Amino acid sequence: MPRIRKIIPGVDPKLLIKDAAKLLPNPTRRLFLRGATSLGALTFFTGCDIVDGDSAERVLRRVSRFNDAAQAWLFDPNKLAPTYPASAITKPFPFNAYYQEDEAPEVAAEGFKLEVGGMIDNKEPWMLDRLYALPQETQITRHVCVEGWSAIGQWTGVRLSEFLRRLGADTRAKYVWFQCAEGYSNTIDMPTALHPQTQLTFKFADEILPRKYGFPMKCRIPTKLGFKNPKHVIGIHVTDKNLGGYWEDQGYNWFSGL
Ligand SMILES: Nc1nc2c(c(=O)[nH]1)N[C@H]1C(S)=C(S)[C@@H](COP(=O)(O)O)O[C@H]1N2
Ligand SMILES: [Mo]
Repeated sequence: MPRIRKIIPGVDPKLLIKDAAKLLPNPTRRLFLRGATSLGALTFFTGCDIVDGDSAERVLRRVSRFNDAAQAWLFDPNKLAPTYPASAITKPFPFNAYYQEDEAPEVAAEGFKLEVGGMIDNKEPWMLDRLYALPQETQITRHVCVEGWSAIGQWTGVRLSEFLRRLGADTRAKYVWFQCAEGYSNTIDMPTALHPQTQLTFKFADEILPRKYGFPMKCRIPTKLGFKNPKHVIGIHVTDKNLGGYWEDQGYNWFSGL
């Protein structure tokens, strides 16, 4: 007997397909919408049939996971994000977080220690002056937020790859996880962590990172959307487990590359 494909009650398949397409990177999305606007295509992409039991949310999550794999595969570890002249810097640079600016966490510099853990050899925490003594670089790059704005800023810090080297990190591990002071968190893939422009950032516009922009440090990743750039970093773990993140856990696409 042929299997009857039953749509989840209350779900408009056309809308579901449109939502799913949103999660795909652009060329894939265009192809998907042009040639394959069918539930069959969705089934093909996600490997799951939209039959009873498969919730729309689960289907979308699978598309997102498919998308992570496709994007990770497309990610070129040597391709650089564009850089800009100082005259292009956006002033004032926008603040954004899941709370208001005056609620940004206040991390005390005195006695601060960055916790490091997971698949690394050297697990002693790092005091700020030791971090500030690391070799540093400055980048002027564009920060792109999913909420519909972008801005160019100047960030200074140590390459994350260099910091990981000093930790004796096992770079065969799959992920790097960031823990933030106010409960935000973020996981990135190792190729992104080792990208030459991925920076453990201590300064914004030549000043020690102001509170609103992520004191004591942030991770600046110009190849990723804004929400994958954690501010107020207090812990870094090298891990084989994708520990997710604040927005990723709420359904944002995990890879979120640019
Ligand atoms: N700790 C922490 N990091 C965070 C966020 C946050 O709420 N908490 N918001 C993210 C989002 S969505 C954006 S767009 C950028 C904003 O950084 P900015 O304030 O430097 O513009 O920080 C990202 N990193
Ligand atoms: Mo954002």
